Amino acid sequence: FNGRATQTAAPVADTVIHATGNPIITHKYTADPAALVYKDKVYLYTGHDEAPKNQARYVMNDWQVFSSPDMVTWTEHAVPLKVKDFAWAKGDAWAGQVIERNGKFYWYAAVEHGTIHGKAIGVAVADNPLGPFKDARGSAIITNDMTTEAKISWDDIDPTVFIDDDGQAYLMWGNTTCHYAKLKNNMTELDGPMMKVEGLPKFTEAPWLHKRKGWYYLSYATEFPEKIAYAMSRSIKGPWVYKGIINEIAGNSNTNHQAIITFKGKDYFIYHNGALTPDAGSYHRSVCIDDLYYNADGTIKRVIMTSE
Ligand code: FUB
Repeated sequence: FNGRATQTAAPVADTVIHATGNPIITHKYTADPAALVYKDKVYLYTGHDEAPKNQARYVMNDWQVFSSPDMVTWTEHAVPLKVKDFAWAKGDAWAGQVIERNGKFYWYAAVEHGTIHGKAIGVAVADNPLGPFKDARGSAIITNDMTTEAKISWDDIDPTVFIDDDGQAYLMWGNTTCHYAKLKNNMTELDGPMMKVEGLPKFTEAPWLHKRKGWYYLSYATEFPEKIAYAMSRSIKGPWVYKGIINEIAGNSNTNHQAIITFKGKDYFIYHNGALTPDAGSYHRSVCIDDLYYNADGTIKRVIMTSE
């Protein structure tokens, strides 16, 4: 993959970035990538690391969106969603994912809840993939008091959303324990109970669901510092069979976080690492993209970060 961004000046909205190496975005720190293939473009949604230099904490107040017709030329658009767009939230624009249904775009994202202790998951909606996105419910769809474990305040994070071939939508999320639930057709309410995903060794966080040739794939961040591992199943309900590591620890970032897409006949692994100077690290992360390859039996070849 070729991706180094040659642009260095701080961009305004709708600025074009010619990426020729990894990381693909070099004028700001981006994290937690989620990608949506819609019509003839890829929409890349990312978090935004803004911690002051040398501060070991997440400062994340908004999300970013970039679009590309070819995975090399990226257009940066206006900020599509901010924590403040969820009136019930008080901070932390953590990871999420956008999906299209019936011409509307739904963004599931984790934030810190303003009144219920811990992280919560909100849903925002827009008429097009660039937004602006608005809170779709006026309340969180998942809160920390809904899951029985609740041993940590951040166990209800990192939503991934998936619509199966029969039209049933699923939300999956978690830290330490991975949960999933059906979504109603309106995409803004759960449809039935929350269930636990079993069979994922050393699940940390960052689940991502995709399907290929009759196999369901559940990739996720494992251990800490994190690597990206994956499991495969013939059913979204499992049993999931662990298949190994896709991507090793992401340089000097404790976290890694992936999206897997197919676009114009090629497969891509999109992730973050701590490779962008001068402040690179766990709280100043950067999105990277590499080609993804499958073996004949459907298993995934390991992804080694490329610089070009
Ligand atoms: O960016 C904040 C959190 O760090 C995300 O929600 C996790 O996946 C990890 O990347």
